[in-house]
Amino acid sequence: MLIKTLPGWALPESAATPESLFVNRRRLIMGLAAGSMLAGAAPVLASLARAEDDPNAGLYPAPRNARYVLDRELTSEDDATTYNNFYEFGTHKKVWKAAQKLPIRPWEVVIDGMVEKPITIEADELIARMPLEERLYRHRCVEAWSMAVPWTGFPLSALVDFARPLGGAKYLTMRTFQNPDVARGQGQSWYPWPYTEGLTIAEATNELALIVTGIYGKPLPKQNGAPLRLAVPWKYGFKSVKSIVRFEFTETRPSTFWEEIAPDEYGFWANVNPEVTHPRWSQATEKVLGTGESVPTLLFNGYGEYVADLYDGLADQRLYA
Ligand SMILES: Nc1nc2c(c(=O)[nH]1)N[C@H]1C(S)=C(S)[C@@H](COP(=O)(O)O)O[C@H]1N2
Ligand SMILES: [Mo]
Repeated sequence: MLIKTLPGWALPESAATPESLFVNRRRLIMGLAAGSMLAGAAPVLASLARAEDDPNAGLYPAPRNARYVLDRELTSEDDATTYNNFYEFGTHKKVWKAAQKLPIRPWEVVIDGMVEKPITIEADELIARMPLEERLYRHRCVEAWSMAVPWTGFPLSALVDFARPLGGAKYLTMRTFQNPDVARGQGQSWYPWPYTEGLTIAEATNELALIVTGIYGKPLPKQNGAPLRLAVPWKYGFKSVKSIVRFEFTETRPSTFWEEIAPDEYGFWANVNPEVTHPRWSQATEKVLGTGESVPTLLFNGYGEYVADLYDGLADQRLYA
């Protein structure tokens, strides 16, 4: 029935331009959003998805949101995509080649826990339903290096709305895939895989919290966390979990990857603060990726006007490490 209303779908892929395929797919998805017939249509989408083809490629570059401005030059695309932290593929910075082994289609995303109705959705479908925009954000790694990049993505708050969490939900837990066959780092069993991160619901619905799907006006490369990763620029970079497969709403605070490894060094809140030293190094300055320049680190990485009030009344918490 859906196919009858969308004759373009009957074309073999070879007869359709990528653009028309995309438009048709998007139209179908729009229709589904109205009719909420997601479950029934999933096999249709799956049968059209050719391995590693990006049906959303036409969404890039997305319009830039001028609200988020930088105080510094953008990092070069080459630097941001070849100097990475992604422990699943190794504990060094040159993981970009190893990360190409990660299969990202199909990519099922589970949204569950304290929600009205748990759902499983293909990442490509989820992305097509969300409002994509480009934002220039700073990124401050806890290791005291930083970059500034044009992410493409959608507000995490849009996903929270889509998920319809129950009133009792207090935290959103996000987890990375688990696939030690391709992610050789996951063979190191002393790490608490899968990489897990969490935010309070107030943090997750703050306007800055972004689910990233692209960078430099293109779909996100695997080494940067394709197909979906978080960007919470007021927190140390390790909070920005990559290659997410599950969003779980919970009443209790999750135990996060780095907190489990070294709770004295990497806590749950991990808000950037130049005055709170890491047990092993100062956080007062940061080295800018690419130029190597050392610049002062800012409280909340410069995003205090957006987020400082999230922490009112939480002075008893270890908010900055
Ligand atoms: N799954 C997963 N997510 C992760 C990491 C990781 O090792 N695994 N590293 C984190 C750290 S420490 C940083 S600084 C950023 C790095 O993101 P980038 O490589 O896109 O710059 O990803 C974060 N997200
Ligand atoms: Mo980091």
